[in-house]
Amino acid sequence: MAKVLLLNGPNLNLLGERQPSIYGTTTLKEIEDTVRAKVEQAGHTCVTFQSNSEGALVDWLHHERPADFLILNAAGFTHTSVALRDAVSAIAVPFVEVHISNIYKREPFRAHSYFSDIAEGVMAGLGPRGYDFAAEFALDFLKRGQ
Ligand code: CA2
Repeated sequence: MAKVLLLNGPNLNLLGERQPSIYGTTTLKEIEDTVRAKVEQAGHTCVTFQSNSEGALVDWLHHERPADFLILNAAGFTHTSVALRDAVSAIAVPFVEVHISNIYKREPFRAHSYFSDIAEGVMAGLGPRGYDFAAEFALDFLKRGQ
């Protein structure tokens, strides 16, 4: 049985409440429930967390190690956080980076990510379905053992 982490960064607690034209109407709880159901259906465990605080995100990753796979939407910290990148590297967990919006179609500062070059893959612009695809990839990845 593998342990899959789902980590969401700042402001994603507001999903479904604000800016639906960019982020849609699905809530974070609905996303977490869908990912958890997929992961548990495959016989694995899923642990989810969201925080608006960089330190809390880093501490949670330390606390949850060892883990087998991470689905990460670092939100605004995607574009700023060396500390969160270092934490992901330090726990040596394979991960997929998810963005609900297409970060390449928005302001230029969003086109740089501190995570993409160390991720197994990146989902951007597919809305909340990006988390489903990331979870399916995680399950395939765990099945083939790499
Ligand atoms: O598209 C994504 O998933 C982002 O990671 C979302 C971040 C943004 O800084 C990234 O560039 C792309 C922002 C999350 C804000 O979440 C909100 C949700 C609902 C209402 C307002 C903000």
